[in-house]
Order: sequence, then structure tokens, then C-alpha cells
Amino acid sequence: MDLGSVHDLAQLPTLDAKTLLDHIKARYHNHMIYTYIGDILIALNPFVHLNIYGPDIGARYNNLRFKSDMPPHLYAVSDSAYQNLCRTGNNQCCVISGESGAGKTESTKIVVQHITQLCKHESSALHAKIVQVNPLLEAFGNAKTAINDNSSRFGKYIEIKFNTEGGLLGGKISEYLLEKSRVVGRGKGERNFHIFYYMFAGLSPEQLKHNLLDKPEYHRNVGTTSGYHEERWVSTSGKTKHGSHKHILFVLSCFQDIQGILAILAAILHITDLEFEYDQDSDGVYIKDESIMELAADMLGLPAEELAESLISNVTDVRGEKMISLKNIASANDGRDALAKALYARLFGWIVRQINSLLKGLEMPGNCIGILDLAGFENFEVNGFEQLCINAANEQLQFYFNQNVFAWELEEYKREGIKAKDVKFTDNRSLLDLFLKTPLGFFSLLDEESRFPQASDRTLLEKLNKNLNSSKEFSCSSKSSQNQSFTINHYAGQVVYHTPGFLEKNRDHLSQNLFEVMQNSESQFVADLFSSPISGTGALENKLVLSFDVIAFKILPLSVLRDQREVGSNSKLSTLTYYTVILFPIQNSLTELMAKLLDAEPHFIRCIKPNNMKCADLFQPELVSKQLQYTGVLETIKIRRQGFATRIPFEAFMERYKLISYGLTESVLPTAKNCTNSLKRLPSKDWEVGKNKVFLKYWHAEMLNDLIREQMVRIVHCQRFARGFID
Ligand code: AD9
Ligand code: MG
Repeated sequence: MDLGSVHDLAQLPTLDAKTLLDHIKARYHNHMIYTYIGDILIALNPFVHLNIYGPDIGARYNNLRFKSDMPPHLYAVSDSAYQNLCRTGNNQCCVISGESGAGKTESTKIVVQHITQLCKHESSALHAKIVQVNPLLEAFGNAKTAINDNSSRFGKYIEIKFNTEGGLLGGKISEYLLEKSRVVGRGKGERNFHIFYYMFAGLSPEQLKHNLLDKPEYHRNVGTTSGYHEERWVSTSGKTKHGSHKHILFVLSCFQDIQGILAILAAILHITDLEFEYDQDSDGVYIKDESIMELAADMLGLPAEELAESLISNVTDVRGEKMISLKNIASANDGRDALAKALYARLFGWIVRQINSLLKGLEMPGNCIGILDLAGFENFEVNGFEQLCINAANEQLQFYFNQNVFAWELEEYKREGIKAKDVKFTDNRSLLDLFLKTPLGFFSLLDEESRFPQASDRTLLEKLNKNLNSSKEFSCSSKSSQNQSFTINHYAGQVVYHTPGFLEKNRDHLSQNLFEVMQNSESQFVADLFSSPISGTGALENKLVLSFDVIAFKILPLSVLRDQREVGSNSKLSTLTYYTVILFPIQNSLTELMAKLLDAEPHFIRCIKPNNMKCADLFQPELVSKQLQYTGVLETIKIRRQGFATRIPFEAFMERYKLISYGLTESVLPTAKNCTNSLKRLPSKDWEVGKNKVFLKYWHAEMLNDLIREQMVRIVHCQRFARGFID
């Protein structure tokens, strides 16, 4: 068989790591970036625009009879999700995963675009809106990192809702884990969120003046040191990003509060420019350049003295009495940063809510196709709290993949008495334990330490080392007092994390008085942004409001969630054993996300980065091989070959496929025997019938649909013939 000619690698007679790599490499060099492995799509990032997209090519993938009728493509996945949704009425989800820069966000856009095209028969402005809001989201949520010039610094789950006829009803975007700390600092060569640069590039001198802004280089967080340059990069549309700032500002201007948005962005820049100095007289601090603070106050609709007071002093409530204490330089810096981060996170949340109101929301009954694009696994030169959160979320996603592809499948075979060979897979459960266990998992320990005012990153490291060093996934050399790092062996590789800043970022504490000052702003926009509550230092409650929440990771193990769903909502959480379950009513938490994923039929898209240089036509075998290995691709092939990708209860099977061997009006009981009768019509015999379900290989679904279509055509012919005969 010619290298690279096989579209579905699961069909190769033998498959080892080397053959797999050789095929993918040959395909890549022929610009065939998509490859199936059974029903999973592997997508290599071409780092160059290929002529394989657009409405005309998309149309060729609409309503495919067999996936194999066309070369592998994201379009085939979206088509299959849409067809499944229409046929079964079940929710669908496309889970797009991969390292940072592997192409998840570009793939998400392509899938969303194609889905809106698929249901375009009753054209509406809604289709266009769903596609058009994306640049706005990227402007506020993406930034240049060391790895990716347009890296998503938040995760998103886009839900597109349809009625029973497959017509578009609306859409909703949920955002996760916005890396808001980027507004106050970031690694070398990295940049702040795009919107800050768009602002300078796109606003007229008068508009800049109106927002009390001058030149970008005067601001610490967009200045030349952080790389202020409008850079060009090619997106999948083949267009450069250059010039898009104009478009973003135009889209923003459709919101009533464009000036409110610009004022907050400007205020963030002014706030993060503030510096504090020690004041000998008061033993507190003073603001070095009052005029900058006044600009910030002006932008936020606040009296300058009030803002200044709340930046340099703390007000605490001691048994009903207000006590004022002066801050030192470190705590004033922390307060300033907490304010900038809270402003940005709340603004981002507001933008997403506006977008959702444009997309009509999801109130009407119907079914969804969800598309998940969560920041990929990250391993930088210096990794901090943000990388840890992103990587922990990716562990959770990998666990979901493993559970879906391997664990549940094997469990179910056993329950249903189906013979299937045991397939070994790399289980990352111990990593989830390391992160999520209570009270001695990573996040519990971090939360606990965050509650001690005297704790430092050093004491945190000691605590982690003492409690986690028995885990083979965790290591840290505590011997040297200079040591400020620990290592975690993730499913995707070893990452060294640097602890400085961990506690502060986890506390993420906006003081009560700063919060109240914002609430009392004369600007209705600012006051509204702070209308959702915040409470004292109580880390847990605090995290309900602020988005970089750690509690969200204390997630139910998936099998428990699934069991719960099956048992119903009355099952008692206290009887669960695997993790101590903490279910907080956190909006947009990963818990909620996992529940959504569990409620849908998954379609997996694995994005792979062919090289670290972001260039076209360069295939680095070791890099690709590593990604294929940790995403469990070989194991996936094995289980897909040996296993049964589709499992349908007898009743549903009969409802869907009765016509294959029974008459339209015939009443047929959903029994193993009757299902077997229909299955016997299939050209291949490798299906199984269990105690309650039929078990099909992934290729059977297409064969069954084909048989149904043939039957339908036959019935229509018969009816026509009968009518003609009668006429
Ligand atoms: V991160 O986790 O958000 O840092 P992603 O989302 O996985 O990352 P992204 O989709 O942003 O990566 O892709 C990175 C860059 O690769 C894009 O900016 C494009 O320049 C390039 N890319 C990705 N996919 C394609 C494609 N199908 N065609 C052309 C692509 N270029
Ligand atoms: Mg992305």
C-alpha cells in the first residue's frame, strides 16, 4: 500500500508507531493534513493557507453517505455531527484537543463555519453572527505567546442549537479559565491581549485623547518592551490579520457601550502603570505619580482621592468596627494588580454575555452541537500558576477521552457479556488524584496555604513536597533553600513549575474596599460590572465570582457523573467514593462543562503540531511522534479495531432500523432476536448483540443507514406504483 494513500489508518493491516508516523508524514508532505484513525480525526497544522476550505468544498461534504466518499476533513466531522443530531436527536460535541499552536482554534472556526453552512436552508442573520463574533472574542481573549502568535488565553465551548428539523435556533459561548494575569505581566517576548494593541492601531488621535491615552510605549503593559508591533500572521482564511483592528473596533461600536469598554481598557493601562514608594512619615506607601492615578480615576468615574485611598490602605471590619491599615509596597502592588485583573475579567465576561444575547441564547427546546476549544497543554521555559491550571484542565480532558474511548467501552462489554480483548491504555487517573484529591491533593493544599496570611511561596513548596512526594508524578528538591520549583509528570510530558506568584494568583483577592469603590462608581457601566458580589478573603466564595477559579477543578470523576445522570438527581453525593465531591454552583466551571460533554455524543479531533518553528512543510518526526504517543493514537486504533464504537439499546435500534427487515406498520418487539434479524442484513458480520444493546463497529452505522435509505426508496416506489395503479 502506498505510503500516504490511506485515508483511514485503522484499515492498515499492521500498524506500529513507525508505520503510523511514516504515513502521516507522507500525507503531510502531500498537503493531506487530515487523516482518520477510525472515527477520530488527526489534523496536522499546515502553517500555511491550503486551498481545501470554502463554501464550495464544504458543500461537497454535506450529507455524506459514507465518510470514505471524500478525503478526510474537518468538514466530514461537522457533517457527521450534524447528521447524527438530525437523525438521533442526541446532543453532539466536537472535542478539539492538542498542544498550544497545534491548530485547535483554527479548526474550531472551520467546524463552526461549516455547521452554519450545513443548516443554511432557512438562511438567517444568525448564521453570519455566529461566525462573525469570533474575531471579537479573539481580540479580547487571545494574545501572542512564545509558542503561538494568536494563542487563546481562555477556553471556550460553543453551543449551536437546532430544532428537530435541523434548523438553527441560536448559539451560546461559555468561557473558561481566562488568563487575566496577562494584563499585569507576562513572559519575555509575549504580549498583552490583542485588544490593547488594536486600540492604539485603530483609534483616531482624538479618540485616544478622549481616553487619556498617548503612545503605547508610555504604558508598561503594551510598550515596546512587550513587543508593540502589529504583526502579520496568516489565518486559515488566507488573509493576514493586519487591518483587523479596524473591523474589531467596528464590531465593538455595535455595542451601546463602546466608550465604556474603551474607558475600562484605558483605565487598566493607567492602573498597571502605577508605582508605589515607601512613605517614612506614615510607615505606609504613597503613589509615585498621582497624575496617572487621576487618569485612571477619571476613566472609571471615581473620585481620585477615593481610588487613591483604596489603593494604599486596607479597610477591615473588626466586630462591626471599620479598621484602616496602611499597605506596604508588596500589598499595594498586589491590590493594584488584583484591580486590573478584576476589571479585565469582568469586562471579558460582559463581552461574552453581549455576544450571547446577540446569538439569542439557548432558551428554546432543541439539541446542540457543542465545540470545545480549550487552551492546549503548555510547557514554556518558565511555567507558572496559569500553565498549571491549563495543564490540569488538559489532564481532565485527556481523562474524558480515555474514559470515552477505552474505559467505558471495556466496562460496558463486561456488563453486556460481550467478548472483547483487553486493551491497555495509559490511564492518567493518578494525575487527577494528584490535583483533585481532598484534603491532600495539589489544589486543596494550595487553597489551604492561601488562607494563611503569613504563608509564602517557600512554605507552599514545603507543604507540597511533604504531602505529595510519595506520588510518582510529583517531584521537588526541597533540600536547597534556593529551590523555587517542582516538577509534574503530565500525560503529555514533564513540566517544571516555578512557585513564585502561586499563592498570590490563587488568592486572587480584590479587597473589599476596592470592590466597593468600583460598585459606587459614577459610571453606570463600571458599577454594573461590579454588581455581582465578592466576599472577603474567603477563598472559596471569592472564586465563585472571579474566573480563574481553582475550585472548578474539583470535578466529579466522569464515571460518577455519568452514573448520576443515569440514576437521576436523587443519588446522594455523600455516597460517592472516588473523590470527595465538592459541587459548587460555579457558572462556567469545568464541572458544568464535563456534564455537558457527557450529555453528548463525542467526535474527537486531535490537532498535531508538525514543528516548533511555525513554518510550512517542515515535519519534525520526534515532535509528532511524541504527540501521537501521548494522545494514545495507537491504542485508539487497537480498540477501535477490536472494539465497538457504537452501542445502541435494543429499543432505539428498533426504532431507527426496524424498516431494514420489517414492514412499516408491523409491530416488532425490541428483543435481541429481532435486532439480530436486522443485523444479519449487514454485509459484514462482526457485530455483537449483548443483553440490552447491539454493539457495532464504527463502519456499521454507515452500512445501516445505507440499508435504511434503500428500503425507503423501495417503499416510496411501491407507494407510487400502488397510487399509479389505483389512479
Ligand atoms: V493555543 O492552545 O490557543 O495557544 P491553538 O488554538 O491550538 O493554540 P491555533 O489554532 O491558534 O492553535 O493555530 C496556530 C496558528 O497555526 C494559526 O494562527 C495559523 O497561523 C496556523 N494554523 C492552524 N491551523 C491552520 C490551518 N488549518 N490552515 C492554516 C493554520 N494555518
Ligand atoms: Mg487556540
